[in-house]
Amino acid sequence: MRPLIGLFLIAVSMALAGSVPIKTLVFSTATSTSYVEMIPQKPLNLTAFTLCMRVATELSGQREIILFAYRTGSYDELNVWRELDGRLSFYLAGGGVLFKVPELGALITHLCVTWDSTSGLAALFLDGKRSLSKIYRKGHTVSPGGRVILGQDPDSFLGSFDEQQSFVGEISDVNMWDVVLADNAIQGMFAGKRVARGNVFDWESTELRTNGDVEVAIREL
Ligand SMILES: *[C@@H]1O[C@H](CO)[C@@H](O)[C@H](O)[C@H]1NC(C)=O
Ligand SMILES: [Ca+2]
Repeated sequence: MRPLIGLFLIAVSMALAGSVPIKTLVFSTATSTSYVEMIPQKPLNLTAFTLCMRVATELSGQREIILFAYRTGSYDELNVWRELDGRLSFYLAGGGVLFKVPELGALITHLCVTWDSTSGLAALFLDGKRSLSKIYRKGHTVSPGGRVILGQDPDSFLGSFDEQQSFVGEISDVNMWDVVLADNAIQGMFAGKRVARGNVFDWESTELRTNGDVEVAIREL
């Protein structure tokens, strides 16, 4: 078989099987140096968002784990955490909102965080299931001009990392929208449907800049 036809048939069979190749990031060890910067498609000037990822970690209940960090010169504008006690949380430039949900573990969880400034409604989705809603930072705006990284919590602009807060495990399919997606769109995404691409981050096209000991691999979703 000619190579091009072979490739075409592989692509067709993957499409028929509904599988999609995606990049995945593997952080094998705790460090204060390894991280991946994600370059957004538009400034994070946000009065609402949906942020999703597929994530797994074997660090259970031992320490805090940073899952997503967006920082400007002065503030942690949007940080997502696995807390010491296993709760999941996010912080918009100040005190956070915490959710008592099933703990992340070694099996990959599809996690989404949603927030809307007008109503203040904040919620998490784990594997398509919605948490209770909480009211958080009504009227707030996430400010543009910062940098987004995976793997470390910056206490200064892209610096002052703490190994004891670093991410260890696998993370992929990090997408972000500047609106709150409907529950059924998030459920569909968990089930593997390719819903409309993220307009802030689209994992398929977002430029990733890796630093230190992090592997970027391709796997089938
Ligand atoms: C942020 O968004 C607001 C409202 O859409 C707009 O008025 C403002 O100019 C934006 N700021 C930046 C720096 O993009
Ligand atoms: Ca820190």
